[in-house]
Order: sequence, then structure tokens, then C-alpha cells
Amino acid sequence: MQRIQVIDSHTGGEPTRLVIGGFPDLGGGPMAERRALLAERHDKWRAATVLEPRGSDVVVGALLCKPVSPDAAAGVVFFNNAGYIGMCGHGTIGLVASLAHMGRIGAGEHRIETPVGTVTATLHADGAVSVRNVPAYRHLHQVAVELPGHGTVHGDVAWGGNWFFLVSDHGQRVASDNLATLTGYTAALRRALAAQGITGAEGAEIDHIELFASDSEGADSRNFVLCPGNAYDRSPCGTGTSAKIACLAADGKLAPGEVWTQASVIGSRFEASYTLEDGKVIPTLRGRAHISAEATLLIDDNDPFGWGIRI
Ligand code: PYC
Repeated sequence: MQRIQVIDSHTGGEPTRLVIGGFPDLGGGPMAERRALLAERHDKWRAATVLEPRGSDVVVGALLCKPVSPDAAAGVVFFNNAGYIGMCGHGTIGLVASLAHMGRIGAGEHRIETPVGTVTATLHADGAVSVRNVPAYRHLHQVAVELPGHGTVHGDVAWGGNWFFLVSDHGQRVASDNLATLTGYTAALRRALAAQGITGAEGAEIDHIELFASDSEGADSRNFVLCPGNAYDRSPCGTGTSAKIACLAADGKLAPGEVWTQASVIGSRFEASYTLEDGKVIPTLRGRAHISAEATLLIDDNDPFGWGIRI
């Protein structure tokens, strides 16, 4: 029997399963190197943790690692039902809440190493968490993509720790009673981007699609975010909100320090703002996570689905 120790939390409804023990040793290299090692040699541990029957398409995994720098509180590698992601905003908020729950950190600033750079998280006295993300930027402005059955759709390509295609002129109803349609539409859009050779920088795959609606009560915008494995983000998506902030900054629609309230399709919220450093947009997101379980996952070698259902 193999055992994996986890702490589950959710950030605005989006789950994070923090692995605190049981995974293979990935050495002491940078998080990008440890992510590559996990993916190439030990991917079955990801699958066992987040896929059914123990997990589900919506669960985001976060492997807690010893950081390279003694100044950092933790290192982390994020993964999901489809593979690995670079940064994860809601996951970092969940990680910080879980570290606080474990008694490993208190209120204040904490550096967290991720595969795409070090972020700074602040645990506030009221339990909220701010994450000062990696620099975000818009790569392409209002690119035209032909979407079969829908005509030409325009969107921005932006980086917020992952690659996003951000669309406002989609004609879809961004609402929690329209999830199947939104999922189908965004999945088709992602296929069309790939087929038409529209990518992030250096040919990087755009694996997240983000639709916006402006009629959100009490928020500046409401979004629907399709994640790489076809689940939608229940939170407003920290990296997606960072990508949005970069586009708003590029359009001159949001000034440094101004707060943007981003709601998710289920109504949870992040507050976001940015600073300009050496001409780079550095987004900060503020949200809140709640602990939902402390558990040991068991993998029985005689269980045909013990290492996850891979279909
Ligand atoms: O919050 O950055 C995020 C995120 C990425 C994928 C799911 N959530």
C-alpha cells in the first residue's frame, strides 16, 4: 500500500490538493527541473492524486517542495487532470492557507518558488491572502480566429503565469446555468487556435481560454475560464486575472494601484491591482481559501484504478 498525505482547500470554490508527503524525492533543483522530473519519471503520482476515483477533473494538485533559496517559505509544483501548469493563483492562496493551518507560517510576507518564477504571498491578519505574481504581459492584441459555426472571434493572447486567450466579443451568456455551452464553446476555440497556429511566445500552447462579461453585480467583470483538462475554474483564476490586468494596463484602462474586482462564473471574487516595475506589469491578487480536508490517500497495488482512471 502506498500512502500520500494531503491537505485539501478551496479558493473561491476551486479546489487545491496540497501534497505534503508520500511523493518520490525530486532532488533539490529549481521547481522547473522538479516539475520536469515529476512529469517524465513519476507522472503516475500526479494521476493517483488528482484523477478519479480519488480526485476529479476540477482538482488542482500542488506538490509542496523544499525551496532552493533559504529565504523562501516553500517551493511548489502545480498539476491537474491533464498534466502540469506553471503558476496557479488560486492554488498559491490555497497553499498559503494550508501552510498556516499546518502552523508552518504566520501572518506576513512569504516567498514561494514556482516553476515559472518566485512569487510573494502575504497572509493577512484576517486570513485573506495576497499573491504578488510573476510579471504579466499581453503578447498579441485582438487576434482574429475563425471558429466554425460562430464566424470570426477576436481575442488577446496574454501571459499571467500560464497562457490565456481572452475574449469579450463572444456573444455567450457567462452564467452558472450555461456551463455546458461555455465549456463546448471555449474548447472549440482552443482547438481553433491550435489549428490556426495561434500561440503564446515561442510557440507555447495556449491552454487556458477566458471569456468575460461586464454585467457583473458589484464586480468589474465576470469570467468563465476553461482549464487545460476541460474543467472550468470555479475561482476567477489568479493567472487569468493577471493576464486580464496586463491587457487592461496595455489598453490604458487600469492605472497602477487601481483595484479590479474579478468575479468568477459562480460569483466568487478576487481583487487585483498592479505595479509597474522596469516597465513590467506585476499583478497582485487578493482572495481567501478554506481548508476542507486533511487526509491520507491510499494506493493498493491490487487496485486496477489505484493509479487513476486514464481515459
Ligand atoms: O488560479 O491561476 C489560477 C488557476 C489556474 C488554473 C486553475 N486556477
